[in-house]
Amino acid sequence: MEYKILKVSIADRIATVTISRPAVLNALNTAFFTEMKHFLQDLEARDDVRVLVVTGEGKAFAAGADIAEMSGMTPPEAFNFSRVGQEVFALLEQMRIPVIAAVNGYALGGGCELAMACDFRFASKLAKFGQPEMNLGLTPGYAGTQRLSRISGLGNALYLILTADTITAEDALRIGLVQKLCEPETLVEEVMKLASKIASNGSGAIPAIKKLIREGISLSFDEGSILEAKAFAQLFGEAATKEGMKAFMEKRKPQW
Ligand code: CO8
Repeated sequence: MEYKILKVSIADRIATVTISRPAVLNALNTAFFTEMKHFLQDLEARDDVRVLVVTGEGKAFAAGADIAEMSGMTPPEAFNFSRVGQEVFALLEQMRIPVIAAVNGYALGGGCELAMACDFRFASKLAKFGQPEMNLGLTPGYAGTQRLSRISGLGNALYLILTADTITAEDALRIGLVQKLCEPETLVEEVMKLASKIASNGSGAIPAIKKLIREGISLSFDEGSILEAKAFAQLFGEAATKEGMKAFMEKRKPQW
């Protein structure tokens, strides 16, 4: 598929996807979701990529769903638009490889929801976050009501969504929505440093950890612990795990 909205690059086992509609602050439209779904399914089938970075071109990460496209929708069309977005963000969240959001600017509404569907968020100090749907008479529609409370807690989710306030990257860091703040000019470098660190570990522990934490949050503590023990045990059958422990005993770096 030829991408018109996404810019994709793959190097050193790290894939980067950049949303590129800077004239409308990377507003998320149907074409974006079609391309993103195709890109993610394609990437999931590859075994030469170990980390995905998601970012935006220009002064926004993404300023939300495309309001121009959304404004004329009937309720059934809006339901469909919401479900398509939720499905694509679920695909992103469930990728076997870790996904890092490099939040370069505005992450509002659907843009904040996109960042939340990634595993970690590094942000430029100039980035802004928020769920301003209330200002349009709407609720979030790409599972923001579900993810924000899981990431930042109930009070912060209710506060941000009910006030529609836009918050600074520093406040986003304070409520755990962001893991690290970077100078705007070093954001890409810092994200790539983290991505390279993760990509250098070729063991099956990475997808296992991601699955355990992501699925475990909806399970009881005991159910999650049983899953953990099973995944832990399964890794003992893998060559990469044997190499990891052997390398430690031999006081050298593992060869992955
Ligand atoms: N959709 C469409 N176009 C947009 C959007 C958007 N979300 N955001 C910005 N644009 C366009 C503007 O219309 C403008 O276009 P033009 O130059 O043709 O007038 C261009 O981008 C530049 O924007 P501004 O001139 O407004 O730039 P500023 O720097 O002055 O302001 C802001 C930046 C503060 C980010 C401002 O653009 C803004 O408030 N944008 C809207 C933010 C917003 O409300 N986002 C939430 C959208 S709703 C949503 O995401 C719901 C998700 C679930 C959907 C479920 C489906 C049913």
